[in-house]
Amino acid sequence: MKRLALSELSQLPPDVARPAYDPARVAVGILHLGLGAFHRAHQAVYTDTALARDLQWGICGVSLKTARATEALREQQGLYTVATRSEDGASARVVGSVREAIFAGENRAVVVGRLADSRIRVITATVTEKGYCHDPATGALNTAHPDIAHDLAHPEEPVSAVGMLVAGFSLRRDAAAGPVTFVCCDNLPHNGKTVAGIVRAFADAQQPGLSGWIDANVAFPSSMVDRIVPATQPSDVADVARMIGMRDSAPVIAEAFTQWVIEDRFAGARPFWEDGGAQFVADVAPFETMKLRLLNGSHSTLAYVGCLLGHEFAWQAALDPQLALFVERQMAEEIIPTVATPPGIDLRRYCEQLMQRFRNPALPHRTQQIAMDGSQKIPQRWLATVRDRLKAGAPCNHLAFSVAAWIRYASGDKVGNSFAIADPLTATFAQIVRDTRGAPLHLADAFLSVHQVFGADLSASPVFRDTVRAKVVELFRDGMRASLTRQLQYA
Ligand code: CS2
Repeated sequence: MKRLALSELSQLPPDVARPAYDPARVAVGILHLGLGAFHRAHQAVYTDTALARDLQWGICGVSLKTARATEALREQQGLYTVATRSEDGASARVVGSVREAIFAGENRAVVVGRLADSRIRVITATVTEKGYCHDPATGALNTAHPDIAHDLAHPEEPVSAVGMLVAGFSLRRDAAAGPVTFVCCDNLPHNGKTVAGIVRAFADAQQPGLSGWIDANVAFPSSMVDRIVPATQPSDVADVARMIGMRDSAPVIAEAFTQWVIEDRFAGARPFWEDGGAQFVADVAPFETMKLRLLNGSHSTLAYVGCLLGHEFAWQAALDPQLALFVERQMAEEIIPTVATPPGIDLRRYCEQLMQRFRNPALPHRTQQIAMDGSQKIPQRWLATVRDRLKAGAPCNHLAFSVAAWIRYASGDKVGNSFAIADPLTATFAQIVRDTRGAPLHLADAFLSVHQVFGADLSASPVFRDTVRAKVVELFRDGMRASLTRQLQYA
């Protein structure tokens, strides 16, 4: 079977969409950090549509962790397939916007050089929550993080995304390469503002004076990104080959739904992402709060509770009648009251649509995948809502149940970690289990005292603490099914 290549585009079956421009004529104007499946199924697709109007916005994609995607993409001249799957069927689109692929590993200086290239006017990033090396409870740069400590000591050899950005900005200033816009595409609260603070803190620690240049020359608009994109499986590769009649080693699988809301605050020109359906708005905050709390918050609940009930995939968890009812009630009773309605959105309809999206059986999205890195996710997904509820004197019983499920999950079983917990704080969790010998009440207390997650305020909140503690004890004693049944009896 032939391999996907520029010269083969005309040979694709007629029902496979392809670039509406000549990829060979595209100039690179965007540098993207984190060339994973999400970027390729989201921003790169909007860019693919935008290129039909303006050829200056090709993407130079940088992989930070592994060379796998960059190698595959290079062998296919940057082309890859996005297969969209729903209950009703599948469709495929070959995307041509990724014009260069670099693995940062041996090419750190090259990446820093590209960040300072005047032709790059927009930088985007999907490096996951933990990729910003910050304290998830406060959003501040974690200077004790080993990668940050390394990069502060070796500015010319950065390993972290933040170190790379600051090295790039420093060079950009020296080269007088002009202003640039950084668009964060990760699920962080106020992501533009948060990353600006992290970058500034790093710059101040390393090169006093640089942050003045950054303030004057780098715009950090916030953005809300949404599309469910599970990790690609070997069976997906075979599936896509059948759909496009060619071999593609870098396909991505996604749901049909996609949304991108971007704060309209750029330092200069930008791609016509609106041609792909992106919305440019003055204030992203209401969209972002809605998405983080309702979508991602419910996703994490489905992941931890679902995993403890033995569900392998998110769609199975969302089809579990008790768990579905719990997630719906949590949204309606505890989350929606804390969310301002964004323009043009009906929140009830949004939640119904979420449940439908979660139930898409054509997407093999593992509960374990969503459960990863909980310490970095739950502060913005649940705990910000908990804070609002406590401030209003309102109950947060359902959210406390989710937190208890996370604690139960993150403690593994009593013998070891049966769930193969992937989290930057895994060692802390294992230490807690050892220190408390798995005694539920002590264990709950120790988890609730992890300030990076709960912040000093929630750690010290008696109402929140007591509710979570009781539920952790119950979970250890009765198991998830019985506890969930009891949870649903709360009026
Ligand atoms: C998920 C997200 O893995 C996770 O934590 O909740 O990746 C989610 O699928 C996306 O944010 C949807 O836009």
